[in-house]
Amino acid sequence: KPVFDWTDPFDLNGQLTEDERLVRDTARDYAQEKLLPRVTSAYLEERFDREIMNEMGELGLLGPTIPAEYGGAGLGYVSYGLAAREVERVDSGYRSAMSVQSSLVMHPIYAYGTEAQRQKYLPKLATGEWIGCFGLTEPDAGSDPAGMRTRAEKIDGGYRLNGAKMWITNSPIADLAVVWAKSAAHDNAIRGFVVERGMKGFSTPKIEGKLSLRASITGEIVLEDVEIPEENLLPNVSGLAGPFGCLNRARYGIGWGAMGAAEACFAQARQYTLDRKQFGKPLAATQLVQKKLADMATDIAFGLQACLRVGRLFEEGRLPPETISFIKRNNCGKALDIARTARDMHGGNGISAEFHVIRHAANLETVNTYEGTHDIHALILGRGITGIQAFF
Ligand code: TGC
Ligand code: FAD
Repeated sequence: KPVFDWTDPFDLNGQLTEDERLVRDTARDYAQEKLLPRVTSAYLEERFDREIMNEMGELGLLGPTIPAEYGGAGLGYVSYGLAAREVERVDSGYRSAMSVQSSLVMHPIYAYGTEAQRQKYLPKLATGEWIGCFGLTEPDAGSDPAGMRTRAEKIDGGYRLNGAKMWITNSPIADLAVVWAKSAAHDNAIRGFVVERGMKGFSTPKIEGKLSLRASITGEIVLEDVEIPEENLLPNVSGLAGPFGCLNRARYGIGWGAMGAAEACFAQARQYTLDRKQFGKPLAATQLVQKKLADMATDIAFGLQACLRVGRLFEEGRLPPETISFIKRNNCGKALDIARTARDMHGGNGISAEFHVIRHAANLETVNTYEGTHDIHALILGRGITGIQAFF
């Protein structure tokens, strides 16, 4: 008789290849053995440990889908998603570091860059020797990046950049930034530029006092008459399709990652309510608690199955961006609900860092917001369903 496995009710494991299981197990071992022991102090001290990038690089977690000739691991998108899930099972901030480097920095250089740019940047980004960041959001242009003010003006031999980017993951420690700006020399189209640390007028102040994603470092990008050479323009893309091509990949990984955080909260709540007794019996022996656990397990099982299907479509080249919005939106929203419920099920202990659930809940507030808010993805889906855009 088939046996029910509450950790994998739809047999996700059985739908993976041998290689994908290996990637998942490698990422899980690393995350549990190396990331979990340091996350609480990093979170409390609002600290990102720089060496995590080197460790991830060593395991092939940076740019996993980039071909091996540029230092990547040449893996498929399901493997990438499985790794994101394992890293975010520990902390969304660590998955952020991995997805920004992979999808938002290495991908645009690989997909839109010259051969010289690929050779110069990708191998060092793949090992974590260099850290990159992605500057799209501005103080006055978040959900509507078309409203950006950052400008590139043509000068002899290159461009002069002016503007400011806000809420940029890893910017204070980045060696380079992929910056999106409106370029006067290209009919004001949005173009991508690689800005390197040390270029005059480029600074990246840290944003202090975050109460979410505290184990990730976030900052601004300030561009004051930064002169960059012609060879730092990403030549092979123009318009918002450039940054959105990167966001498609990062949003896909977040769909998986959010489920990892949700699984951590679910497992923690299950164990806690089995162990904790009130009114003479385990909390898990009450109908209300069992319903909560059943709802969590359902949302996780459905969410993971959807991720796998979306990943296969990605690998087959049959994935429309709207379909990514399903998993980015629903999985982040469900993960946030699960984390908040798990926190509640822990009673007073739920607010302690020791039990992890409030950290996940606070992190997921950011995950539900960045890469397109929950409502922005509803509008993307609404447009796909009706053919009518309702953003303005
Ligand atoms: P719209 O008219 O829809 O499109 C403009 C051009 O872009 C193309 N396009 C896409 N291309 C590829 N993939 C997609 N997903 C695409 N979506 C649109 C489109 O075909 C068009 O191309 P063309 O050649 O015709 O010009 O543009 P819009 O201005 O109406 O967009 C509306 C909206 C709301 C969908 C969009 O702006 C949006 O998604 N807003 C959310 C912004 C966002 O997600 N920002 C993320 C910032 S990065 C970040 O948060 C990193 S967090 C990192 C971490 O720590 O993990
Ligand atoms: P707004 O766009 O001002 O939205 C505020 C509210 O209004 C939201 O609820 C939104 O859903 C709603 N809203 C907006 N427009 C509409 C509409 N038309 N209809 C109905 N409701 C609407 N960006 C980067 O470029 N790179 C990064 O590395 C990066 N990292 C980040 C890290 C962190 C920790 C955080 C918090 C953010 C990061 N972001 C990054 C920025 C992130 O992508 C934006 O915060 C996000 O896109 C939302 O933009 P906003 O904050 O300007 O909010």
